[in-house]
Amino acid sequence: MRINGSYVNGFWVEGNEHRDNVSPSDTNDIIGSFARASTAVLDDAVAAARSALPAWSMTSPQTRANLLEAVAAAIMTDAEKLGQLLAREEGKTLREAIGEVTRAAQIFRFFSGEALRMRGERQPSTREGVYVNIHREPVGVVGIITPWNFPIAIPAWKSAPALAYGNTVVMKPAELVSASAHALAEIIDRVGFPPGVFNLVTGAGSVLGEAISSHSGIDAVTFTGSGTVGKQVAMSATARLAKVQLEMGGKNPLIVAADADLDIAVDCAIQGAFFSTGQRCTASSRLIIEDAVHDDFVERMLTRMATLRVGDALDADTDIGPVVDQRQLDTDLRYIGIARSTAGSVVHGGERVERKTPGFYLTPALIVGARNNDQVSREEVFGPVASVIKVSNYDEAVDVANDTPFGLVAGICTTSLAQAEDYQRRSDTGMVMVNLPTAGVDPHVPFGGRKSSSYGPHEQGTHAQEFFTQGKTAYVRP
Ligand code: UN1
Repeated sequence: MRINGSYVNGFWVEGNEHRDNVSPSDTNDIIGSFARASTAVLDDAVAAARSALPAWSMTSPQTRANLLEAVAAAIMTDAEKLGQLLAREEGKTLREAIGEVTRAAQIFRFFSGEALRMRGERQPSTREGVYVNIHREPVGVVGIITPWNFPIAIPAWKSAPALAYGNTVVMKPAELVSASAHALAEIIDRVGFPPGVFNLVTGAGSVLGEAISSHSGIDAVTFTGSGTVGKQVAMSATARLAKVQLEMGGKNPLIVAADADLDIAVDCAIQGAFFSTGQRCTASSRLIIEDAVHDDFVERMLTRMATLRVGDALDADTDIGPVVDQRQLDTDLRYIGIARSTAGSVVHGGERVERKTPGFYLTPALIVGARNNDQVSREEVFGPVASVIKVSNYDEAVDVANDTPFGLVAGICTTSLAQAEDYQRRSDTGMVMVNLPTAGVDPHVPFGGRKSSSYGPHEQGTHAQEFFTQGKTAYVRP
């Protein structure tokens, strides 16, 4: 079998160790064999990024814009093929996967424009005859560590701004989804970026993650993944005073107020909790329902859940694809077991099921009668598992929603404008959704959370500049 290598200084590097990736829909389906890079390969990638930096950071923004636009166009040309690969590799449905690929293209397109909007400021000094220029410059070599749940969108939303603002990149994707990252690297290679500007290093997070975070040749590290690993990344990066940006977990609340349109509320809950197999840091895992509509809401949820088809990611009839791997499936089942014995009752799903091919199929689980301090309501499961928590009124709903270590996103379904406005103020999260699912964000506006969900500047939109550039204030007496 062909070995898909790391991409270092414009060359594909196979290395000595490899890993076969399998499809979670069919564990007999081998997607490909991918290099497990050593730290020596990482060192080469960092050296390549460092030597490419001076020239790349001085390119005209039009050059960078053109290259990013070419990436966007190439992604769109291959959208169907990339979507197939992504669905096969990660297990989200083909519809979701093509949606994600399209989003990756939109992100490259947005940052293509941003390259041209990188502007500074000029002000008179307080001193006569002196003026001040405030410049924005690239931070340098950026280390990018990405998770398995968005195999192309998150690599896009970290690498596109990095490249647009004149940084060079060393990216390490989650090993479970090396193929999608590899496909993106092939596109970047094909459109003609100078060698060393973008480097891809595939392999084990346990080896490369720490090596990137602590590498003296990397100026800034951006990470999306678990809280535990995120903390290690931050410790290693801040120990050497490197800039760091972390996106971690969520235990996102969706409040359904007594006056909500229940059709909308059920739609938001189903999409937010169970689509993409619940494997999103933005998933709605706590459904906080006012007493007055609780029973009606649960009944409608059960009716909808009975229609959801769990199956092969590539099957057009599938609503919910498999869990990504055995390890995540074990975690999901462990939490469902804990819920069954300690937290209300699992009124639907939570069962491992068989399909035509061997895969990690799990029916979405709804837990009714859960309390906010149950383990399953406090810890991130990262699977199709949601707790329904009953509250007596709106104020209690807000308190319960905020009573969590996390603070990524929160949703509310209400027909009251006053309540929707009030909740935007009182929610202790980085993002709020009104009559919309908590998951599913736009590519051109800031993304990020608070508390243990996020650390450092927010991602995406024009705000991405905060992390991917650094300021310089120049005083000039001509
Ligand atoms: C979305 O909900 O559209 O890892 C995006 C995650 C997030 C991205 C969510 N960083 O789930």
